[in-house]
Amino acid sequence: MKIFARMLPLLVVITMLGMQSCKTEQPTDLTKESLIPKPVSVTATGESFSLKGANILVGEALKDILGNYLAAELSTATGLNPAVITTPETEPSGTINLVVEEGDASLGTEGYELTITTEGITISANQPAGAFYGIQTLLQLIPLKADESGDYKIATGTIRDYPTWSWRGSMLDVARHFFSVEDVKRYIDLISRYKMNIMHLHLTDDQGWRIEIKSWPNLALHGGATQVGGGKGGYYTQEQYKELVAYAGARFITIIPEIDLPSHINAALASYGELNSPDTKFPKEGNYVGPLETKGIGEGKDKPTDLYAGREVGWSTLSFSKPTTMKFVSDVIRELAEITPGPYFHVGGDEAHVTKKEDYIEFINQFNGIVKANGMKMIGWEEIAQANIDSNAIAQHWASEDHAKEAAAKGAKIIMSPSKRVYLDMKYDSLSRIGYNWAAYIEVDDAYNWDPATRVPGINKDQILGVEAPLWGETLQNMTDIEYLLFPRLPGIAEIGWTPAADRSWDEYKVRLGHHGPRMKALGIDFYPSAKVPWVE
Ligand code: TNX
Repeated sequence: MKIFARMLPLLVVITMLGMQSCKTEQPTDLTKESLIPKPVSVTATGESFSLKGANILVGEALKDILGNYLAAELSTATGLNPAVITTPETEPSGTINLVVEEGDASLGTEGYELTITTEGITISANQPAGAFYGIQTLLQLIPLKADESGDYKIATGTIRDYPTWSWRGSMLDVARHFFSVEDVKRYIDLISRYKMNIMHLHLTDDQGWRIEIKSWPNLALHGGATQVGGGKGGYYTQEQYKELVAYAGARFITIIPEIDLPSHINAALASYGELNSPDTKFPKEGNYVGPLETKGIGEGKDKPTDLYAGREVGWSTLSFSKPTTMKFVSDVIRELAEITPGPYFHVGGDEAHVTKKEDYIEFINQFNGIVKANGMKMIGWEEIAQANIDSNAIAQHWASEDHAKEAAAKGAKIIMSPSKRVYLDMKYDSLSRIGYNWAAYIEVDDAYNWDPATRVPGINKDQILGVEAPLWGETLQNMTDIEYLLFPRLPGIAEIGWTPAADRSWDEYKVRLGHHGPRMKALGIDFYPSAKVPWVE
């Protein structure tokens, strides 16, 4: 009892300290906020804006895509329900004003200015995309928890911001394992939070054809029926694809459809035997799905191959000289072009190990013509440098600097996807539970510490469009697997795409990333808690 009495004052102090630390701090210094990607410039004015009772003012035309989007996000994040209004109120109380009109040219088409005062918030941009990115910044400034009065305070000041690169993307391979429309939407949603603007869908490969083509129905019906490991597979109807395009479009993300040609094509060869070439070398070791007696056969003339559920690459090829092959390619490109508003069509072109070189070159030349005739621009993996490409094509660099340099020398623009840095299907280290390591182990700092402009000596900044992080699907089964490999590397790659290289450093970035741990958790992201990052609890 005596001891207790003596300790009482101490207990009181401890309890008070505890209460003190439970109090949420009021953010007043905008420059201290952990934003990813890091903005171009931030100035603080030392006070705070109160979100409680705020409403959103936006022009009628952008009410849905910007106003309602922001309102829904604020409501999910805070439980507050801001009204969305299109005419200013006479006595505005804490208005978040979204202003899209041509003004400050230095912000470009994707930049924005975010001004926060004690009275209100203004996001202004030349184009809706810029305002959307301003909204993403604002969302990252909202505290994860309410203060004692149920309010959310935001530090005041001004952020002026615009991207370094126009191409900031990620690719998901839905061919090796199929992912549902809901999964792809979540993927799109997550990358949009880091201001990425490109979603590349690898729609076809040896193991599966994932998009309905009405004039060649077996492609999806038969060619989509399995996946790596022999599971059920699946495909998107054209209606579902349109739904994905619209969902991405509402987040200012362009969908890039990829039909991988002339190799990585077994799913089509299994569906239509007339497309098959005698050069196809169905792997003798592997995981076949089909009548056992034909195990991997179909190497004969015009015979459909078996479906394939293994992981070998580069062994299948379209038949070169047949008119039906080019009819197939034209039909597929035409049908997909009709439902793809974006200007790009990806024809793959990688790892055509069994396609004769002269056939390969002619194939790519012809694909280029077909894509152009459909009013689109051809993208291919860097191997397309071997064909007669020019400034009408885009090459995606992944492994060979020589191919990338050749493509640039021919006038093609380059997308940087160096496999040693941004192949997100690579393991973090030898303990990673899924992933490959043929290119490298890629820890979070490896994925961050590089610059597209200097990556390939001899390719200049003005020849580069930007950066894209592919996620190949051989080792992925579900959304948890996707998130484990994407996060936390993807936010760093988004920052490479957005923030000037001179303003980036791993030592400073890792602290901001550490502060995003709780934010990623709040979004339900199942990220890899890399020991390289000082995570905040
Ligand atoms: C290489 S990169 C591939 C893909 C595989 C990937 C696995 C490229 C253009 N082709 O077919 O899925 O490696 O990491």
